[in-house]
Amino acid sequence: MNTMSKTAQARHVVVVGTQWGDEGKGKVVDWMTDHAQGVVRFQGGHNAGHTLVIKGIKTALQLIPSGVMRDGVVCYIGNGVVVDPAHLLSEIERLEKAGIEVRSRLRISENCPMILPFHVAVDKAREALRETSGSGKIGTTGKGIGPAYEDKVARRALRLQDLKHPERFAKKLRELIELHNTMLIGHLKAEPLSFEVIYEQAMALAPQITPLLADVGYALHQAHQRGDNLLFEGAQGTLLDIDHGTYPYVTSSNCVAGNAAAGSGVGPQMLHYVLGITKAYATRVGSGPFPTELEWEKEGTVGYHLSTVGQEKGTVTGRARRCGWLDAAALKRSMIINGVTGLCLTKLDVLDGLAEVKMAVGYELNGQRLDILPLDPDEIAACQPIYESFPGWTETTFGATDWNALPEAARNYLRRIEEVAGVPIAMVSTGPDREHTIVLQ
Ligand code: 2SA
Ligand code: MG
Repeated sequence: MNTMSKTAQARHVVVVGTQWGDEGKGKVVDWMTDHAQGVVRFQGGHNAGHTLVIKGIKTALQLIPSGVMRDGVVCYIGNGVVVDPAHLLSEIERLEKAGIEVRSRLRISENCPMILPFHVAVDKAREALRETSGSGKIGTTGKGIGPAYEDKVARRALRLQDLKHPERFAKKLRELIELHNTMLIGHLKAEPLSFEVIYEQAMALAPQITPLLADVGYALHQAHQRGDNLLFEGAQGTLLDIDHGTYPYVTSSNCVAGNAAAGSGVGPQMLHYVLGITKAYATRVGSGPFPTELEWEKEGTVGYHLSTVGQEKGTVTGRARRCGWLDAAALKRSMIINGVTGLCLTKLDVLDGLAEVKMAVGYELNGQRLDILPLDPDEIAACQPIYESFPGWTETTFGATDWNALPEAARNYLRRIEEVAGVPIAMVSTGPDREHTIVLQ
């Protein structure tokens, strides 16, 4: 089992979220590592929450690639990832306590920019200021992701390699902390942070981190040459991408497939197959436009069904996710940006028992019909979805492993998604466990 003919030939597969994250990428990556020797994270940080269920036991990963749950699979953290050293070690320790060997299989790019305590402080203080000033929160995870990427782009970031050079680290830290403290005290009206505390903390962690550092781009090149199959594991989703998402309500990295190359240090010819993960309905955690959002807090509504049956709560923050119908017109844009080869539909079973299922196939905006998500955030917010309606199904699809075992109504719904997206469905996930998977091609 567990081979998709196309992806099996295509040795390296990029797995990306096609919506606003939480499509179920972690489960799919874990399942696919059956025929991969390496899994690579290439963007984001510990804002990601990838939930895996193996033999009924749930594990939530944030920074460590989902390949860690299979013995022998090498886990790579590429240069495009922002790393909080304290979080990294706590995640490693948590996994090791559960009996999973991590350190010997982890290679982290020494070029990764670091997330340090002042990034977290700035992230949180800015969100608080946005709220009180009335400009509206982004709804970040509060992990310091945005401020850490800002320092990277401004060419002043501390990188993991700096941990090997205490004097260089101290010099760069002194400059950086001064800048952040000025912002914290002056603009954000928050408490400044102490150089000594951050320096001592980082130096105390350094001996555990430096042995994990590697030249990841070169290591991936060597893995390729020895015939390893690689999986590039995206975090968040296309509509949260810093360039292509619903800006400014986005994360601060490129979540799209193209960044799998730049964010890990390999060339684009290494990306053979792009698997787009799509949830059978839509969710979004945090602020920002969401044309197909339903009322989801009121008991008895369809939105409430999606929220509760789908257990739609943030893995990292515990925030309730907003819920709505699948937006196939947004999906269409996602297919183009990522160059998706095949789709993997997830959480189909959450729709079981609904009398009617709907999907947006376009929008009405200022009296005009659009068949693809527009680019301007105000236009997205003003879009009225044009829905197609499908009869629901009463049978359970939970745990199905065969396409023909799905109710006809469910198959019709899936076929229509393929049609609107213009991309074939390669896999359907019918439950959280590895085994709950249908392979189509
Ligand atoms: P940030 O913290 O700067 O990346 O936040 C910016 C926006 O990106 C969204 N974002 C996410 N959306 C969905 N899932 C994410 N991971 C966690 C999960 C989130 C959680 O798997 O559930 O636990 O809340 C994730 N990470 C970032 C975020 O909501 C902002 O809209
Ligand atoms: Mg998640």
